Amino acid sequence: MQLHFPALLMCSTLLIGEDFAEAQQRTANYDEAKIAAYTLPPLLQSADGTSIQTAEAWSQKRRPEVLALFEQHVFGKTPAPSTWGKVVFKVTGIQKEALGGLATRKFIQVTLPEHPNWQGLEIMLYTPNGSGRPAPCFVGPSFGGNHAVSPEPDVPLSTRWMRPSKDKHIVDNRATEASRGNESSRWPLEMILREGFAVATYYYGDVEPDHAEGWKEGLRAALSPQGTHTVWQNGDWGAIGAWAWGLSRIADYLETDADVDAKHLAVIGHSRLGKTSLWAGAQDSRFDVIISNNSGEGGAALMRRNFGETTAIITKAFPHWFTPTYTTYAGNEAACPIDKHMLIALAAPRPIYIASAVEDQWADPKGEFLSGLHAQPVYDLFGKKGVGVPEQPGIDQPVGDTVGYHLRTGKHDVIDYDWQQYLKFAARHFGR
Ligand code: GTR
Repeated sequence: MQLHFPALLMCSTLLIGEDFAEAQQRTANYDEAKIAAYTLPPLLQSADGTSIQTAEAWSQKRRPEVLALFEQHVFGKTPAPSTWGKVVFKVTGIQKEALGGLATRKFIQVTLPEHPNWQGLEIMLYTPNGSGRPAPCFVGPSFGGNHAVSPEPDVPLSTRWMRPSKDKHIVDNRATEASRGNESSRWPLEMILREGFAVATYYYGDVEPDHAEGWKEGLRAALSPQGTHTVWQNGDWGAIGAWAWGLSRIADYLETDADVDAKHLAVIGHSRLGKTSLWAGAQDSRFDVIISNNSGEGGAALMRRNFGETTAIITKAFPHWFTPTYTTYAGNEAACPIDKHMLIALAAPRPIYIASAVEDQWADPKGEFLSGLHAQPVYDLFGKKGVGVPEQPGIDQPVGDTVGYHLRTGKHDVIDYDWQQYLKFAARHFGR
């Protein structure tokens, strides 16, 4: 027995990423009774002790502090525009009769001429045909690339690094013909376009491959002072920050495209990309609706609730997603000066939608709801109603005014039911 012990220890230290997270899912706490009492950090008290009582004081004084806390302790600071310099958008393809004539499809290559080490990202944009006016647009990253989002066979296959998939269509970390349309159930393009909305998406791995060493091939290394940053300091941005940066560059492009109403953009993401959409929305006010689908730990879920995935698990499995400081709160959440109700509050007074799934206990659906609920004091300052209910609603009972929430039947995923709620929510807030 003694001989096996060191071998086992070695295995457990080697196990990181998805495998580690999956192994933890079985042993995590799923018992409400075992959650220790916690106190959330104050939302409406600024660092100098001033109590924040007006929308103006929130916007001028407290909001910048909260944003800076997320930079320092969770996601790291996005470099200033002078760091990346000029951004070039090149339309590389237009198909005016896409999806059987329902839409126009464009591809736009985004590059940074001052940072040629970074290979750039490719936007795929669908705009509805025949409406005669610019379309409001959903903007979100994909896990599998444009060819996986679209059901159309002429979409170029991404040649970038990809995470292995359970159904084996990724071979040697590259997409194959079998990868086509693989993510299309999460992007019901026809349903969205028929409602008069456009969709803009990009493959998150274009900005940085999603593994612990992925930054070496991605934007973060390209923009670092040495062009090959090796030691990440506390407060430096992580991969989530870089993926969120990609979403803001899409917003830059959309502002130049006459087919899109860039005053009405909804940023959306699922799971790790839901964490990304929350952070993109917090930093970029051009996203006037923010949607987090099953974003869980590191996203909408309160970090102080020990339920499902924890800070310790996520920072061990995916250290590259965050700034190094975040790891120091593993098992020590009470010391962290933020919790996720503050991330939701950064959206205010803009509308935000938080979605959970009942079989996604790993993401702590109740903790996701509570963040929305506890953001209410900031929405109050703006005279806005948030989730509008004091308790998490039952299954398939969407609630909320400016802060939408639902707990739907089913597992960790994005399904038509989710989109039906997002379309209604966005249409209501965009006045359509
Ligand atoms: C899991 C991770 C979650 C979530 C998810 C995903 O392994 O623990 O926080 O981000 O991955 O993105 O699919």
